[in-house]
Amino acid sequence: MNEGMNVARVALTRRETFALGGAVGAASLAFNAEAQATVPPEELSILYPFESRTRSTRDLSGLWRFRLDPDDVGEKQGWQNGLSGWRTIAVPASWQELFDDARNYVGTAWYETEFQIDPAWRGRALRLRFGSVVYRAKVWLNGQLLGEHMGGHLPFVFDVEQAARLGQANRLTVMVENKLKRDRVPNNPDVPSWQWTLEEFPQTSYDFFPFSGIHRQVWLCALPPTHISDIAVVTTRSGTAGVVNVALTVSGGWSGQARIVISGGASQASAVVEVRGGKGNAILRVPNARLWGPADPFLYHLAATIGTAAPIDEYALDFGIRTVEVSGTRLLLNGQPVQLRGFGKHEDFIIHGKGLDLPVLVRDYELLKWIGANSFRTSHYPYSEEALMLADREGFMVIAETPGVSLTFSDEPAIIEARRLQLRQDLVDMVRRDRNRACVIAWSIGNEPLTKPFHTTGSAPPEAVPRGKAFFDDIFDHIHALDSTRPATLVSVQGGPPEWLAKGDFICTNSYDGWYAVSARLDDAAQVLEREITALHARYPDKPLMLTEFGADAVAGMHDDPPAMWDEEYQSEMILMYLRFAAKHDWIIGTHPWAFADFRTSQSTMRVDALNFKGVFTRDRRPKLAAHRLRDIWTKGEKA
Ligand code: BDP
Repeated sequence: MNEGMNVARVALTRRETFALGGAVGAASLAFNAEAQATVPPEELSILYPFESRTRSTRDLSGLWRFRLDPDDVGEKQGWQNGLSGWRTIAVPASWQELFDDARNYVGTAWYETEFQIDPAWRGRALRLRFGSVVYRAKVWLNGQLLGEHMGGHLPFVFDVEQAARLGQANRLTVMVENKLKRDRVPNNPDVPSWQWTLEEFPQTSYDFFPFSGIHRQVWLCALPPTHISDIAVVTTRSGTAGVVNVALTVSGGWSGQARIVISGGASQASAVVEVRGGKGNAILRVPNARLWGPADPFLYHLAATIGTAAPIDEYALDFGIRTVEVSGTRLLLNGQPVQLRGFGKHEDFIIHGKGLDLPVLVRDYELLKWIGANSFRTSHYPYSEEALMLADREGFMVIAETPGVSLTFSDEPAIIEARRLQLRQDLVDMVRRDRNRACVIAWSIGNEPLTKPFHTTGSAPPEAVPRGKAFFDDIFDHIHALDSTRPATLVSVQGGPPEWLAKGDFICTNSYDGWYAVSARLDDAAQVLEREITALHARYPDKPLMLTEFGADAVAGMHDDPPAMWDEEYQSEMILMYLRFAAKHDWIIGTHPWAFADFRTSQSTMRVDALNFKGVFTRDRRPKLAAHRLRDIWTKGEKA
């Protein structure tokens, strides 16, 4: 048994799955009998820590203590009991662009901070909630181990009532480890079992920098001992009315009455819910509903209160009423066909790395509006909750992707099985976190899986294709069971292997004709593109197809005529070639040039300045020629 599997088994704090849609909120228990043995008695709530009159939260972000642990001696030497030899780090942030000696460091590091807890919080349910720690976290409070979590980009929560000291200083210690390993998602090479034809530093299986650290806020939350622990909102339409199905979960198997109030626009709707054994359900009708969409991203407000005379707990959120479905080769939003225009993006910025960066987020949405985009994909991992909150408000349609990027199928079955379990858990956590977001119109279970790692010699074993098929069939079944209200897809590269896409509701493919293939010859590339994509469509003629990536690197400021690779004109021409092709086929439901902005990668002969230059904006968000051309097409209706 490899180390990763052991850790995953002990560490994962939530093992319940649930279903949206047909059986709203119905809890159905987990997928792995062995794992069930470690199911904690009660699942901890990962609801976003909004405050209400019954809830308080404190953001512990700030300047923390930090120390690298390249020899993995920290735990043995008791660093969890007090960190010495530390320097100061910002939380949230990645460590790599902060310290020269950590520029390429992807091992273990320690974080420590101190905070006080208000004695008035005695008797309340105290929780520590981490938004994202990449990749593995082990957490102690006052030297007492709280637990571990495996997998980045998604929240996890610990109950700290036992370990917390009220009215005194509390020491929080987090060991963060981001080793590149084969049995993880994404899988990374930890043994040189393949002959790499392209050396990268650090050597990853994917094309973005392995930024590491505490990437989002750490919250201390005080909830009422009996509290709303989960809420699922599913919306449908009936004539001009919106039908809102709300499923509530209350901690401790509580029974009693809850009240749901929906307000906003001209209407108000309310319902009394009988909660039995911690579960309750209500269906509310909102007459003349104002439907959520890019042109009018209207959000209603939903407040749920438990207890009748005095509120025991109250939780409120904003949500949009909308439907999304695939019908034939169309994608429908509120019953109307939509074309997705936008980009694949990254959480990436100078100095911050992948640390939550609210100003950059606001700026990015401004630029998306400026250019006329209506959508984006969270390539290649779940983005922050704030990113989705803002997408809800600004009306962007989001394809939400798991961290399953560049998964390969040339390894032995036990390794692939470890990844399958991790990806299933990531989906549970992602759906639970994001299911109430109107902006999330589809799930992407992964990006560019391959039979063997990119840039390697030797051929993949013949079992790689059937292994991958079994893997993705299972993951598609899992996501469809978790949420039957949204389409699911898998993003392929140059269409293959097509059998892995079979259970997707729509087909997505990344295509680089004119760049990695048929380089420098755009006329020839246009023909190859036509051939390849129509062949993929012929394989799945009843499903819509989306071009999720296409693009060329362009170093801002480099120009030529006639256009040549790496200059702004070539990038622009290549993107327009794809748009012209897409406009000819009504089964193509969207075009997302790669990428929104230039972003950090590993160093290699492929990547000038350790950057991927396929952004239509630079890393500091200045438009290249392609951005201006896209704006003309997307906002003024000019022809590509
Ligand atoms: C695609 C990947 C994306 C890369 C892009 C590229 O999905 O992550 O950044 O290629 O090479 O294959 O620019």
